[in-house]
Amino acid sequence: MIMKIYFAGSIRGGYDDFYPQIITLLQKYGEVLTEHIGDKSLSRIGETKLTDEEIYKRDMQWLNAADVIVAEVSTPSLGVGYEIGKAENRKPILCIYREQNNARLSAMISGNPNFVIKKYSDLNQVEEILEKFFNNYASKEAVDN
Ligand code: 6K6
Repeated sequence: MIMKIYFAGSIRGGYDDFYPQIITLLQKYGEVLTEHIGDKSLSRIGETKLTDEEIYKRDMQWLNAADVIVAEVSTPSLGVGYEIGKAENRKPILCIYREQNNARLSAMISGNPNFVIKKYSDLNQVEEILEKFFNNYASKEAVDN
């Protein structure tokens, strides 16, 4: 079965130019349900033809359907914080972040033992982080099943 990956990244909290590349790296491991987050033109303004109610409903369905959550948490975002809070204790959650302008990650994320938190400074590091995380996930799955 193809793994379903929910990629969460700040949109209205502030868009990050790395998302499209991160999504491409994630697609090596499964289907990225939220691949539209990599669509720069839409993400800049955070708008589509969907209403906010429709976005919320669709994203919650995807979050429930996902096998794993990968959240880019460099830019503080209410939406991303809400999503990983909802998935906590239900799904494996990897949070990746880049330290920018000495801004420190919220203690509610960095201090949470239920999240795997990894710092990166370039995409090569993201690639390594994902490889380790998904290898580990795959070996756990084999034991559980
Ligand atoms: C489509 C493409 C880019 O933006 C859109 C329209 N808006 C949203 N579409 C899909 N998911 C969204 C949208 N706005 C927020 N979200 C969800 O909340 C995503 O799953 C993100 O992980 C998260 C971002 O929250 P904010 O508070 O930074 O907007």
